[in-house]
Amino acid sequence: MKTALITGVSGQDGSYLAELLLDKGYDVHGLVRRTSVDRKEHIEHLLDRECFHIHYGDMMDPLGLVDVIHSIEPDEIYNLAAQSHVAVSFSVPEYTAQTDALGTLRILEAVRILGLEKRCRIYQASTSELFGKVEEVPQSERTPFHPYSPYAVAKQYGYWIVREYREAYGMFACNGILFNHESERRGESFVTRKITLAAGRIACGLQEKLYLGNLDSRRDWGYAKDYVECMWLMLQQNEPDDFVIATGVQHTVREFTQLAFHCNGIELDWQGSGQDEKGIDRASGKVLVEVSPAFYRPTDVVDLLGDPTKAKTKLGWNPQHTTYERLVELMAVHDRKLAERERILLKQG
Ligand code: NAP
Ligand code: G4F
Repeated sequence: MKTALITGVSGQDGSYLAELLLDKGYDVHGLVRRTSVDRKEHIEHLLDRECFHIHYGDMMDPLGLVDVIHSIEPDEIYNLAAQSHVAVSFSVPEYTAQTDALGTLRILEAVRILGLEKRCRIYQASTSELFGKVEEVPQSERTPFHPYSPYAVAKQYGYWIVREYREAYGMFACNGILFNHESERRGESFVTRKITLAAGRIACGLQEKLYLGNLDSRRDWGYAKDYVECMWLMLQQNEPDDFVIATGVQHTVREFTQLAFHCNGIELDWQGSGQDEKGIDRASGKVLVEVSPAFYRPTDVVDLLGDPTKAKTKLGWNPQHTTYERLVELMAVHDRKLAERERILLKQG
């Protein structure tokens, strides 16, 4: 039985990866932060499983990380813990660097200091945000980086320190350069989930309007459940390597919004441009979507489209497993149910 440690196990990807590894027969250990309000809803259903174990720890606490890794001696570490919100990284740049950049170094150093560098394989959650102010479209493993937020700069350190430890100490450490991936478990302030939650609530009469930032921003959105499989595949290769994981299909925030509302029976017409653009309900003429500069970023990444050829060829991965249309539908249906439940609870007082 293989043993894996997942940092960030309570997050979107961590919870799906834990399910995948448990299904494969792994002994799975997850690192969680202690919080005053319990935030384990994505892994609640795993807590009773015999092969699933929780350890308290924080990416800011190197000794704690050494202690956890020492007690587990994992075969594989998936380093997913991060301050993962790009917009928030402008508000807490130093914390983001501590967690996302130095946190990665702390994992690598813990493995090295404990003498596990020849047996423990490491996956690092790198990101398409590294391409930032993009220098070419689509982006592949050969595209130069141009990070465009404190988050992306911190992740760039993570990317390079992984490569450095691979070359300096012969560690099996890989970067997964993952493009945006979403799901019913996506954090509520990321744009896709914000949209599907709002579309469901508006359709149920629980919310008047949705306020968004840059509607023209383009993303290559995939399904998180498909993407965690690539993390595992990367660590099963003969040699460590870095991979772009993407669908190769791109849509704007406006198109995502249109489809999410369509899934709720609402057809939107768009009028105006820039800050004055509005999404109007064709049936009632009501303005349901407006632009608020509060959601603009000091620097915004606007043209992400990945080229997954290497992952398709070397990992044998199918990037179109869950299509964009199916992804939006999955999220919209899930969040419509949440809104309907909320409406019933409100009626019951
Ligand atoms: P997520 O839902 O925000 O999960 C992040 C996880 O990290 C949470 O479990 C969080 O714990 C934990 N965490 C945050 N700060 C920590 C700290 N100081 N110490 C310990 N744990 C900490 O993110 P995700 O979407 O699953 O993404 C997983 C990883 O992939 C992240 O590194 C992200 O940057 C990267 N990534 C994501 C995407 C994407 O589109 N989803 C694309 C490329 C790369 P709490 O629950 O306590 O906050
Ligand atoms: O959903 P987002 O916040 O995701 P973003 O910034 O692309 O970051 C996510 O994907 C990265 C991979 O590329 C990960 F590394 C990262 O951890 C995270 O998971 O924003 C997507 C786009 C942006 O251009 C943003 O400006 O949507 C635009 N947007 C427009 N209105 C909005 C909004 N973003 C948010 N969060 N909220 C809005 O109201």
